[in-house]
Amino acid sequence: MKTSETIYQLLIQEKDYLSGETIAEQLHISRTAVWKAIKSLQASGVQIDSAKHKGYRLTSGDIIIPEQLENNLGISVTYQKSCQSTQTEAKLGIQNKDNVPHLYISDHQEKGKGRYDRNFYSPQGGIYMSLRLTPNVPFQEIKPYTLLIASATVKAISQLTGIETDIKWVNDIYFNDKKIGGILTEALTSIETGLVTDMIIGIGLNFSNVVFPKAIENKATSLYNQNPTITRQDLISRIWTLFFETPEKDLLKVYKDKSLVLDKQVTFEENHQFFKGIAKEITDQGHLIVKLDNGETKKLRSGEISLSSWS
Ligand code: BT5
Repeated sequence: MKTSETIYQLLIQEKDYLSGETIAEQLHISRTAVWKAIKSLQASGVQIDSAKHKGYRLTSGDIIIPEQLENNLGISVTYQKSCQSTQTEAKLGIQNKDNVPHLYISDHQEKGKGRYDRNFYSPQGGIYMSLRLTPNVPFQEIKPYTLLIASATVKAISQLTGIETDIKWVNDIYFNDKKIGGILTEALTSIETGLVTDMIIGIGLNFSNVVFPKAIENKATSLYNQNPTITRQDLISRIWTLFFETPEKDLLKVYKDKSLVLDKQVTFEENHQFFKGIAKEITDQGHLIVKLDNGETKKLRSGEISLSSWS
């Protein structure tokens, strides 16, 4: 671990000031090395108050420590301060023959991707990450990864913060009726074998104090609008632990329990036609069963349709 990461860990455990001398002694380094590490943490966005004769105190902000996540999760983790998109990083990982499962994390994305080529606004203050798996099974046997990660996320937030969030079919996480996160799951198939070789499961979460552009400021929010009580590292670790360790049927239950659309009136557009009905069921494959006003039942597939409204 880098010196700055070790110092960050000391500071985050300490409510009061820690003197430069104490830190230097504990880590067997010089006070100048402590000072340099503090500067580097500050440059990464961690707010550290320094007071004469008292030392340093962490006031807000956090950092991602990939090595620690690797230890907690038992998978490979790549972290970058900034990138175009962690989905793209995960795809590059295929060419680079990166280990799998592999989690790619970034503090900021230049070109965050949503579904259907939409943008996902990804400034500092968010969590942006993509997990690459290599299932090698036919498409019909692919697990409903979007549902599983949505549930793991909602459950992790609840366990760590007590905040209850909801899921809007199929891939959106909501908090107080505003979107705080979205999921993009992409599959790569081999033409020769017809098998899904790679799954890239991307999730973006507005963690703290994100300032949104005008176009989405009324429909987007962050998990925290003041100092967070947990770190992004805590949340990332809990989300993937739940994703890997919770039985699929339990996560599907969470998905249904937390659904914003079940038993609600929904509208959607298909082949330029407008439909209205009641969302009756979410299947284990992630399809939404809607009973239309004319009595007909429709099965909506997540890859093809977005709901226009639900109330
Ligand atoms: C999503 O698409 O919500 C999927 C977002 C997936 C983002 C992750 S971040 C890690 C990985 N790397 C990537 O490049 N992508 C994944 P969709 O359901 O299509 O929603 C996109 C719509 O959400 C936009 O058209 C906006 O209306 C809205 N939106 C954009 N940025 C947002 C944000 N930060 N918070 C809330 N809403 C946002």
